[in-house]
Amino acid sequence: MQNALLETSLGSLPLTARGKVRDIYTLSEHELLFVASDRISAFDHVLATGVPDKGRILTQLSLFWFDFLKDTVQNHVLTADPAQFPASLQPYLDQLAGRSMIVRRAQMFPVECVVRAYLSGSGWKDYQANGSVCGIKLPAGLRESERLPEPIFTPAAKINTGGHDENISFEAVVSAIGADYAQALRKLTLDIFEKASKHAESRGLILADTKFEFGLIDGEIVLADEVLTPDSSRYWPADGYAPGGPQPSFDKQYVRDYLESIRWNKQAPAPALPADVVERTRAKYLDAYRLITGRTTL
Ligand code: Q0Z
Repeated sequence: MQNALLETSLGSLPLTARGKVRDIYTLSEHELLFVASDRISAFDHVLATGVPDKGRILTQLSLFWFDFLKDTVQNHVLTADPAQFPASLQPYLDQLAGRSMIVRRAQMFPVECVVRAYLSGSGWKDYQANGSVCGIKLPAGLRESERLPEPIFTPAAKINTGGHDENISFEAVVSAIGADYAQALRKLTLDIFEKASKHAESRGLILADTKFEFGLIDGEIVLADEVLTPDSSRYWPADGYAPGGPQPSFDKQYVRDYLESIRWNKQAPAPALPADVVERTRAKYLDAYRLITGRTTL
């Protein structure tokens, strides 16, 4: 097994955005290099230890979903084939191969397009406080993790510095980007979620919720960023699903259990993970990849 790649170093290539686990470099006016590291976050912190192959697994999952959804929505991917990367990147292919893609620069909408089919996370919190999620009234008496009558569009506003995204109403989306784009993003979000969740269900996985990011390229709406990865989605094993409380995370449960067991106070610095937790977590990411793609090798 390879070591985990925690930080890319690509010489003088300008780093344009560093997320908790992903890095974006600028290649040219119209092209970006999107890299998934092996970093892993839990309880809003990036841990000191990475998970080998996580970046490759999530990149291949995103590519699977972009292809799966391509008849419904265009996407930002230009290539993930290292042989097609420009000469300037060839010295770095050992870091980049399998975990990176060249994407078209989009004008991103300032909205996280979240869709929920089950009541969990901030959706559950919003429902407990207000009986609604993002202003969408829901039936009384729903339990945590319960399936909703139908998937709902629950947008969020991006909050730059570390903080959690803030749930917003559809009207707030209209105010931010206009009614036409707001309606188009809501419809695309629900349409691709329906397609993806049916596929996930056929593989024994519940897709409880996910977050899409869209942008404009040449005036057309495209699906960008990462898509339907365990980092941007809640996947639950259908086997053992039991509403009335939180569901175990498909991918990060061993990590969370370990961090609870050492009673980490969830303040920086985040701890390292023991090798067995890393290995079991890596196996869960591989399981998700195999289940969703039907492929046995990365
Ligand atoms: C995505 C993000 C990440 C930090 C910008 N095709 C695109 N064109 C323009 N901008 C973006 C994309 Cl994907 C874009 N993000 C989210 C990703 C690290 C922030 F890897 N920010």
